Amino acid sequence: MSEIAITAAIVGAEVTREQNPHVPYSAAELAQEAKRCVDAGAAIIHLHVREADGRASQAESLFREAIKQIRSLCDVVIQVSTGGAVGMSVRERLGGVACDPEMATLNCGTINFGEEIFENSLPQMREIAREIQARKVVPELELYEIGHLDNALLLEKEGLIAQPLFVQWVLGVRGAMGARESVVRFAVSELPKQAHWGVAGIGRHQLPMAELSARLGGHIRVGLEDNIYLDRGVLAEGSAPLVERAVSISKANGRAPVSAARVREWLKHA
Ligand code: KMH
Ligand code: ZN
Repeated sequence: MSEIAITAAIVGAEVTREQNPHVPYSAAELAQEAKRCVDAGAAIIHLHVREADGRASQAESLFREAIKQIRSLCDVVIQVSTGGAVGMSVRERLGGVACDPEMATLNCGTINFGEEIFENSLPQMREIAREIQARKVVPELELYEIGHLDNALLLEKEGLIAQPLFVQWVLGVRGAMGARESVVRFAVSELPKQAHWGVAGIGRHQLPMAELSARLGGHIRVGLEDNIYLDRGVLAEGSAPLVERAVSISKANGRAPVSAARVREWLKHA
């Protein structure tokens, strides 16, 4: 069986408790949900934080507390978001990078994001990449369009990120690249040979994209940030049931989910 890493995106910046009552907000809730996901088979937690009332935040103090509590409950690779929520400044978005995570996202281009615009100009990308590099954190490249790979390769040429790349194809955002097998096959064919890659399918595309990624040799990201349903019309009771599904999908495709320790070995080469 070949190895596969399962990432749990447990909260995000957009999903609310009105949409799914199992969305964790506080540090204690994030830590409990992270542990459930790790027990189910996740190796990486993709982390956002929230104010007590659920508002999206990128505050360093909230990240610090959430990371402390997650680490006290389970062994997992922490990947902080630098995307935050649409409209946040780059400075604000960097709150989590200061909290000693192992990974941080680097969004590699501007897209339409539903009815809004998620801004990631090259100067903004460089500023985020510089901070990630200065903190010796490994970037996880979030690519929503095929040209975002060219942006990432430009940053690599400029010495702001290093090979092997850790790539997340984020597919099915309304306004960006669609979640289709033909898209994934093409996108993956364009990657440098040694890149680690996975697919995060948005909404109803999450589990089909997980299956496709497992089948084609990629990693998997699931969780409430991207999708609130376990089955059509059935809300997921947190992200852990989605991780359980990702584990079954992986095994059915001859893939063995790895631990955080194994992901850390891969990160050493980045
Ligand atoms: N909330 C989205 C606008 C990331 O975590 O880096 C961006 C996002 C990506 O979630
Ligand atoms: Zn995110």
